[in-house]
Amino acid sequence: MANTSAKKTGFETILLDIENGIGRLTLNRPDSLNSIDEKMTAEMQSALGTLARDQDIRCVAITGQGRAFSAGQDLKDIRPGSSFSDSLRRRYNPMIKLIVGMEKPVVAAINGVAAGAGMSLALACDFKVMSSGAKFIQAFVRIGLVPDSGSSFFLPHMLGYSKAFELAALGNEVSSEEALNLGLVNRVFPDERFDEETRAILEKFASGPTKAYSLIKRMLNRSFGSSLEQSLDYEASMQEIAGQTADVQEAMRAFIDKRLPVFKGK
Ligand code: T3D
Repeated sequence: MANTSAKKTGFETILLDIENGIGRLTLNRPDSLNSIDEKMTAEMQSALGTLARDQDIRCVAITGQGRAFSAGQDLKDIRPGSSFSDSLRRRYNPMIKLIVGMEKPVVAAINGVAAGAGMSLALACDFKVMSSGAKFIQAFVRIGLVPDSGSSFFLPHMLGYSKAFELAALGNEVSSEEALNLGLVNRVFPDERFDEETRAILEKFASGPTKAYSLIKRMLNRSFGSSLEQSLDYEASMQEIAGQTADVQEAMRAFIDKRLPVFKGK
């Protein structure tokens, strides 16, 4: 892959770096643990749209600046009497849908605490890597709110009802070790190796069969509302699409030549 690097400026609350097929979006309000205000949701939506459209970007990472991933909604940015429903529909829900609908892998690089909607944001990603000192908190209930930004969907699907209820209703801290044991995250790395190990994972996704990844996302998400019959049928359609890609042709040739395939994401 060509060695390319770019930094998109013009954002105040996030950083967007694009390098070697990897788009890295960093929540950048470290003084308030990357809590999410109006501006950040608008900028996130804009940046996620850019990352989705750019075909040269084959993997996206979301992470936080400083010691936190994100402490969720900025509690100092909620106007008295404002509508929570409006805030979620207008600001958070589009962000979550952009991540789930992104036709490439989205990796949450959970560098520190992820609380409330910050935890939901991490759970929406396809692959989650966590620093050993990081933790999850379903903080909503601590202030009398209910899970939002997808947590009420992701948690029971990932954990089953009982554990999902426990996390959502007690709002206790979930350590990185427990998160790994529960299957909430895919990998935990010691804090000092977190950046390097995360980079290796991003590079793997950025040099993989991008179309297959996007179809896998679609299939797994659709399976939640499907019967076996419907899933079998959908697999046949999706395999037809995957089978027509240049990456599959390359992998077949590579197998015969006894070499590793070079995927171009086409
Ligand atoms: O309208 C809508 O859309 C509603 C949507 C709601 C979705 C939600 O996300 S609701 C849940 C919101 N999040 C929380 O309730 C978490 C609040 N934060 C905490 O409980 C703690 O900060 C943490 C457990 C995450 C970390 O604790 P700790 O001790 O490591 O740090 P700290 O000292 O509490 O925080 C450091 C600073 O960040 C501090 O500022 P200061 O005093 O140094 O000026 C603190 O106020 C600020 N901060 C942390 N979280 C938030 C925040 N500021 C605004 N909003 C926050 N969520």
